[in-house]
Amino acid sequence: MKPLGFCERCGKFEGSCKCGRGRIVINGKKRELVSKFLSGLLRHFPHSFGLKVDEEGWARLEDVERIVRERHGVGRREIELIAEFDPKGRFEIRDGRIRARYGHSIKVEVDWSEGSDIPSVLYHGTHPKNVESILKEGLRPMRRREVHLSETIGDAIEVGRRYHPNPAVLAIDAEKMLKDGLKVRKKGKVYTTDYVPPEYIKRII
Ligand code: HQG
Repeated sequence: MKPLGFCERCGKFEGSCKCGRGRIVINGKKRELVSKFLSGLLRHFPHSFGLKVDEEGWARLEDVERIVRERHGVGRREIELIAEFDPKGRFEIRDGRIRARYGHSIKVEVDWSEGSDIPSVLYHGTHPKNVESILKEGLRPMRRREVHLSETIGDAIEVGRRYHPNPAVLAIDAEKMLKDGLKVRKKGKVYTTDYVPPEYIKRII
């Protein structure tokens, strides 16, 4: 990941600032490490750190800051930059609180959406060996609260590469899902749903 920084003239920036006088606040390697830790903390293991997360996934920023400072030696400014520049919109900060937008395994209320403008086709990248069972039983959230879908084939391939260098890509008929009364939600750059029955799924790659 690129570094994040702050410049008196250009403001917050990713990579390098326009005038060249900006200061790096967090380097790329550390950014990735802290971002992964924040994802884990807010999605999967708040209890391991005694962090209170409410039913909508929110935690107090000062509590998260304390935990992150103790473990990684960085504070509020770094967390805010990481959230603001996250390429997938993984985090949301509002009114002194922070939450993960998606990806939870802990029990949180996931039935909210950042818009009703849902693309007619969405994509899902996965390990090729999963395809047979997905086409038979549908896409399930498995260990998470929701099924995660991508807006582009490229993004789906990137998700699938976490499992296999040549992942399978499935096209999901989101338009028909909505027409049939199934919910599809927008969370940052990602789209989510509870479950995709096989009839809406077609393998394209
Ligand atoms: C598979 C990351 C067999 C499913 C990513 C997937 C994403 C089935 C795996 C986000 C199945 C679950 C979520 C069935 C589902 N039979 N396999 N019936 N139904 N599966 O990690 O979508 O970087 O929970 O295909 O980029 O891979 O962390 O879901 O392979 O946006 O922000 O079961 O997490 O985002 O795996 O990833 P996951 P995912 P972050």
